[in-house]
Amino acid sequence: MKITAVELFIIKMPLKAPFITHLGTVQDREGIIVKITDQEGMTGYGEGVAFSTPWYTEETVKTSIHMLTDVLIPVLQTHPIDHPDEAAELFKSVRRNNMAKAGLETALWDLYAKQQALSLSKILGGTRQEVASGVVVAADSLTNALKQIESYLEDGYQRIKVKISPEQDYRFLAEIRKRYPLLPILADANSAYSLDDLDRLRALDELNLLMIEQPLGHDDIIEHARLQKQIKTPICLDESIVTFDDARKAVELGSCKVINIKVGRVGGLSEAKRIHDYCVEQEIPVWCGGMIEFGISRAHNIALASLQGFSIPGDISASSRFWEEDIILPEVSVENGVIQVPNSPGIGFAINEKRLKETTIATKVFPI
Ligand code: OSB
Ligand code: MG
Repeated sequence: MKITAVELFIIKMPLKAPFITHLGTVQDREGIIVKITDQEGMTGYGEGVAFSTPWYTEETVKTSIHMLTDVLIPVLQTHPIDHPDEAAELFKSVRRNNMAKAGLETALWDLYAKQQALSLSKILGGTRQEVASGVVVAADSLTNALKQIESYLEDGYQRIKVKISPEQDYRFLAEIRKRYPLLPILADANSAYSLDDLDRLRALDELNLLMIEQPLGHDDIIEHARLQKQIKTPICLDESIVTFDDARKAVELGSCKVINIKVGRVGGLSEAKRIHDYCVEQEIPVWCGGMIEFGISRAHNIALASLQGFSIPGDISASSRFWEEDIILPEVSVENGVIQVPNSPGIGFAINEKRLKETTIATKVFPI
């Protein structure tokens, strides 16, 4: 791919409103922007989506910087590659650290697509011209959640996801269901339950939820299989699916009926596509998860979600869901509940250099 340099931009931006879950609150989002340049001066961009603290997965912004600086970028310095799949293969010699890997690997995909003068969607085998958009409500009270839902529905979102926990589940969801009898509602528990809560989880069956996401342990597939046998609502796995083999085992065991694919969580687009292809074969619907991300990761998600198996609206919302001003141009926008898939080369969005500059708190440059 004739790479000449990798640059990292550590950025920080406040969210418009705090994102509240039972595991904690995100108020300021830090992230890592990866820029790769080739011999011709062409550039590819990726985004490391780990959070500042290890509340969702074990990685953090700092562990990602360490892995990129001391392990992953040196792999590229010593192994010239012709295709991003080769980077994904080389990174397998490094255990886990999937968000750090994905930050670098997705930048390679953007650059590769630009070198071929094709959109990233095309390069990945995407067939959709537009992707359906869903949004996540992460509020601490019913009043605030209802206010958010009302305004998101006005914006045209097709599906609402609500964060739940034993402290805020049945009554909360029943109230939303009462107001919106036909709305596709997804409940995400982020591992707030155990099998001791079987009765609580069974009660949710009557609310006609689209699915319940990751009710049990973040690394479990055994108890989820037991639970799925006891509830009608389809289980969707998020945290438990970190590799292709995790997806295969979960499907074989019957631990879920749906999978949320997040590029960062599974280590990049190569692995995300493998999981997608397997799910299509197994008739397991998938949707694209979100990480409260900036526009670059959002753009990679749009390209991924243009693949045929992404039949359920994902957590791909407009830039304005979280940001006063995003780091891409144009910003991601949702119209009539959908996002247009760009057909210009690579991710199909330009960098808002002014915004990137004003949110950057540190940079690093690595000649290759
Ligand atoms: O569990 O899907 C999750 C955000 C941060 C960490 C984990 C999750 C989320 C979301 C998606 O729910 C938020 C978004 O729209 O980006
Ligand atoms: Mg989730």
